[in-house]
Amino acid sequence: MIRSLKIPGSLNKIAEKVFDSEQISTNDAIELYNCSNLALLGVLAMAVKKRLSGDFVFFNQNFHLEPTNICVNHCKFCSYRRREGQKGAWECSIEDIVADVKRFTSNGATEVHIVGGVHPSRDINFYVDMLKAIKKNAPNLHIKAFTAVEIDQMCQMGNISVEEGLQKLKVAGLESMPGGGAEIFDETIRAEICPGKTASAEWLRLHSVAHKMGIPTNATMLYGLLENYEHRVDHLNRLRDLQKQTKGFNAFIPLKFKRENNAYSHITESTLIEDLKNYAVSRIFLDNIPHLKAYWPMIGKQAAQLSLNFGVDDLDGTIDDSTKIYSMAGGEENPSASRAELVKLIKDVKLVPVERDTLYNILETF
Ligand code: V47
Ligand code: SF4
Repeated sequence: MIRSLKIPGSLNKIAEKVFDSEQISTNDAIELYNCSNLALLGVLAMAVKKRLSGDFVFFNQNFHLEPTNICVNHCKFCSYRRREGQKGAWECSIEDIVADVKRFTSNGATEVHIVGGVHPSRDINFYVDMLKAIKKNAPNLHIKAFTAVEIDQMCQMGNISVEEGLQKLKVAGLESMPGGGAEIFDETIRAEICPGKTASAEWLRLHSVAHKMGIPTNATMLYGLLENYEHRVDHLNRLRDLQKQTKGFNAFIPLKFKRENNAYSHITESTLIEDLKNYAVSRIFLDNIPHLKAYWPMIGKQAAQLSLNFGVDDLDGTIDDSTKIYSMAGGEENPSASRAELVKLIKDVKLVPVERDTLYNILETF
C-alpha cells in the first residue's frame, strides 16, 4: 500500500531500497538530508522502525549520577565544566554517591547512568571503588557508566591499557556504557569544537574493545553546531561500519546542540523540523543499530512525542531530576517524568509503551 505513494524523482530509488530492507548508501543519506518532504522521511523511517521494534516504544526507570563537573577538557559546547576551585564546581564523594543510589533505588529505578567531567586527579582506582560501593548497596541496579572519553583518560592516569581498565571496571560492576563523547567524528570539526578530546578513532576502538568483552554500549552524535550533512553522514557511517563487525551498539542517540552558557551561544539552535529530519535519516541509515532514542530532557517531552513518528522507539527514562548537563545548557529544568506520563505520551500516538531494563528486556507492556 505504502509503495503506491507517488514519490518524486530519485528519492523513489531510495524508498524502494528502504521498503526492500536494503541498506542505503552514504550518498542516499545525504540526499535524504537534503529532502524537504518531512512526511516522506517519516514514512520511510517508520518502515525501518516497524521492522526493528514493531509498535513498541521503550522507556526505563533510571537516574543519573554526575560525580563531578571538574574537567581537564575544554569542549567549547560544554556549559557544565568548571575548573577545580571555581564557583559552581562539584565533586561527590563515594558516600554521597551511595546515598543517592539508596534514595533513587527506593523510588523504583532499575538503572543508574553515570557520566561526569574528566577529573584531573581521580584515576581508575577511584571509579573501581565507586562501582563496587554501588553494587554492594544495590546489587540489582544496572550500572551504565562512563563515556569512552572518561574511560580513556582514567586509564591513562592509572597507566593501564584500555583493555585492562575495562576489565577492572567490568569486574567492579560496569555492565554497559553510555554513548557520550562521540560528538562528531570528522577530525577537522572535532578539533574545532573539542580540541584535545579523545580522538574519534580511539572512541570507536574503545567501544569495539567493550563490545568484544561483552559490554554493550550506546552511541551519540552531537549535531547542530558547525557540521554539515556530509559530516553527519560520515559519523553515522563510521558507527554503521563498526556495528557490522561487533553488533555491540544497543541504541543511537542524536544530541541536539543546546547553546546556553557556552562558547557557541551565538549559534542558532536547530529547528524542530531539522531535529525530526535528523531522527528519520539516522533511523533509515543506521538500520543495524536496534534502537533510536529521543533524549527528552534535551528536546522536551512534546518534541520527543513527535519524534515517535520519525523512527524513534525509545524515550530514555524517568530521570527523576538527577541530571544537570542539559539544564545548564538550556534544556529542561529539573527533568523528571513519571511512568504514567511516559506511558500516556506513547499511548497518545497509538504506539505500545514498554518498560524495559537497560538491555531492552521487557519488564511490562501497557
Ligand atoms: O558527550 C554536552 C553532550 C554528552 C552539550 O547513552 C551536549 O543513553 C548538546 O552521553 N548541547 C553526554 N549536547 C550525554 C550522554 C548521553 C545522554 C543521554 C543518553 C545517553 C545514553 C548518553 O552530552 C556529551 C556531549 O555530546 N553535550 N554539552 C550541549 N551544550
Ligand atoms: Fe569535560 Fe565532558 Fe564538558 Fe567536554 S563535554 S568539557 S569532556 S565535561
